[in-house]
Amino acid sequence: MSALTSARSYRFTHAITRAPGSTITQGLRDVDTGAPDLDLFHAHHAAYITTLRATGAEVHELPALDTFPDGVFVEDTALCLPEGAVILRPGAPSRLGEAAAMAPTLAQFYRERATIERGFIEGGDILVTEREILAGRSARTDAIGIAELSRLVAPWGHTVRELQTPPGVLHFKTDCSLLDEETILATPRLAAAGCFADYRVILTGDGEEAAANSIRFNDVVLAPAGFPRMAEKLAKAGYDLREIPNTEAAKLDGGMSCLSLRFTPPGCA
Ligand code: CIR
Repeated sequence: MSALTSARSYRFTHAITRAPGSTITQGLRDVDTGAPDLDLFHAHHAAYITTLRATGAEVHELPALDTFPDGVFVEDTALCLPEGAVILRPGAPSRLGEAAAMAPTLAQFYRERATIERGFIEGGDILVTEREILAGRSARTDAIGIAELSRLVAPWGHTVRELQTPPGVLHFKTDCSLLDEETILATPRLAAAGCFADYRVILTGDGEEAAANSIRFNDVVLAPAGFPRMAEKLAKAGYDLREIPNTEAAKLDGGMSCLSLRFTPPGCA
């Protein structure tokens, strides 16, 4: 299959990011492991953006939005597909307004836009592969939100498969990433649910579950630094890995995917 597809699920011309703001210390987190250091967060964020740009992508950097402590995690606000963009509806009450704040930026790139008006759904619960869209129900994403997404993307030719994010896991993609047309990087706890039966799966090792939130972006895989066994496994499998320091975002349960919206605007393919 790989040779026949255009790899629209991981080849992108553009990305959108938002700078971390001074209120980041109030960001949501499951377990408090200390406040993120804003200067260090900025340094890590800059390394992330530099890596995206080095693949040839245009990165549209938005200014910090102090009204939203979690605003740096732009992935949760929208789903960008080749045909159009869907403005999502974050299930965390403090994050609901982030989606509307992203809408004008998406309007610069997409004529076709749709908005989730019912239920809740965050981008971290959505994994787009070459052949389908996987959406995990979670504490942030409900069945109504997934049904709405399904309805909105059907005219663009996309099928949504509803799954369950493991209990206690923030987002579906906290535990998995797309590596290529056929391959998913996943934690054993998510893979055990059987949702990737039609894919090749590379499993994270014990204690390295946090490495599952990586992203394939053009020719490289951006992975959080500090997971040497995972890095070795991916390198051996032939992926061009770029390790990005992520200690500060990790304090807020954030990883590689949540820091950007990745897309190719219609007409740029
Ligand atoms: C939150 O709890 O919403 C943020 N602190 C982290 C969001 C991470 N988002 C993502 O992985 N897509």
